[in-house]
Amino acid sequence: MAAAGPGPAPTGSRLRLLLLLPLLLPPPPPVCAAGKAGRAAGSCGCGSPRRAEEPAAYRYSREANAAGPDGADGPSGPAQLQMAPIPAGVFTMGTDDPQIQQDGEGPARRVNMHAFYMDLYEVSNAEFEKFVNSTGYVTEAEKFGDSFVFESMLSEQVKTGIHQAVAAAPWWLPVKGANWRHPEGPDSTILNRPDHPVLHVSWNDAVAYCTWAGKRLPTEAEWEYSCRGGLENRLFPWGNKLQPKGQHYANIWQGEFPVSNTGEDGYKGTAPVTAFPPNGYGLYNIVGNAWEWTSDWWAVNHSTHESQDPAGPSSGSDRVKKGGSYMCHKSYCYRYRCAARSQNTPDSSASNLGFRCAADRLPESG
Ligand SMILES: *[C@@H]1O[C@H](CO)[C@@H](O)[C@H](O)[C@H]1NC(C)=O
Ligand SMILES: *[C@@H]1O[C@H](CO)[C@@H](O)[C@H](O)[C@H]1NC(C)=O
Ligand SMILES: [Ca+2]
Ligand SMILES: [Ca+2]
Repeated sequence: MAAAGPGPAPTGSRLRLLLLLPLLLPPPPPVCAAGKAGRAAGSCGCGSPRRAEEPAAYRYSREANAAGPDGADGPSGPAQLQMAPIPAGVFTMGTDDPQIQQDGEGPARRVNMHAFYMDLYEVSNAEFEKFVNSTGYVTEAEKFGDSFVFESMLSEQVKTGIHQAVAAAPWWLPVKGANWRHPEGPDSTILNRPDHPVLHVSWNDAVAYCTWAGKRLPTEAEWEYSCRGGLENRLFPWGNKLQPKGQHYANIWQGEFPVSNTGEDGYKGTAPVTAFPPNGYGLYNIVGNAWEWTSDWWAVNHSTHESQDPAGPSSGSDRVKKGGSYMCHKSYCYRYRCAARSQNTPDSSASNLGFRCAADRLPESG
């Protein structure tokens, strides 16, 4: 550290002081939470690590409509059947009872919304493949040559080739050749899961897809309004109880994170985008399964004033993602709530991060 700086070589006593310094200083911030004030370790957990600005030592600290597999109302059906009309209205965004203070979940504020449309499902692998087939689009993970994968999803063979991890969240490994077609690295495939959410898509990739589809990313307000499904001040899209009548309503983590994943809800990894009951607006997996990008820049200070169609800060370095993923557990990442939020740099990608699109009007069928 300082010893490497300019100036004369440290004397004996200065050297000793320098050597002691690391013990006196607070531990460095977790690399996957780099740069953002007030971000705690929890953000690294079931959130996704980020891509760094520089491809060097910190390279690997860079953070990173669907339905029945075949029905016309499925993920590959006509676009207008894949979106739900979300009515105009007013709702309470955020909460005065934040569970993760540093994420800026509060304060609760009244927000007026125009009517819009929201994808019923997370964008699936098959939908994304249509986009790539028709445009030749290359995702950022493919350009970078790697992406972050949750360790327990990897084969032993892939794992043995990796010697770097995210210090604060060692279960995230940078995997060469991991991308949307190969979610767990080169020896994995999406052929057996066309109806699962596409993963390893950056914010920039998500914007490209939505634009191609004649849609756009939802604002955070649109996403959260949609998540609440017409209910006021509830934790989850379906109410306050995580498992009404013992039923699972979302794909999250059961067991002790990250060592034991029982898959009690039916899925250890992602689930089909059509799995689990929809919310009051007919939206599936709006919490859990894959995190979902929104169009807003990230900030944690929100005005308490009532607003109309807020679109977030005008600039920033990270984008907001919502909903949590199959990796979220209450003990570590209680973010499968409508008010919960997290962030990543726009070029980040990981094996638990996807998206869905919104639109002001239904796109042409195509
Ligand atoms: C994309 O193109 C490939 C090769 O032509 C084809 O096999 C595949 O079915 C296409 N995928 C979709 C979703 O249309
Ligand atoms: C949040 O903080 C930033 C930086 O201090 C400031 O520019 C911005 O106006 C604040 N936003 C609100 C809504 O208070
Ligand atoms: Ca699960
Ligand atoms: Ca989701």
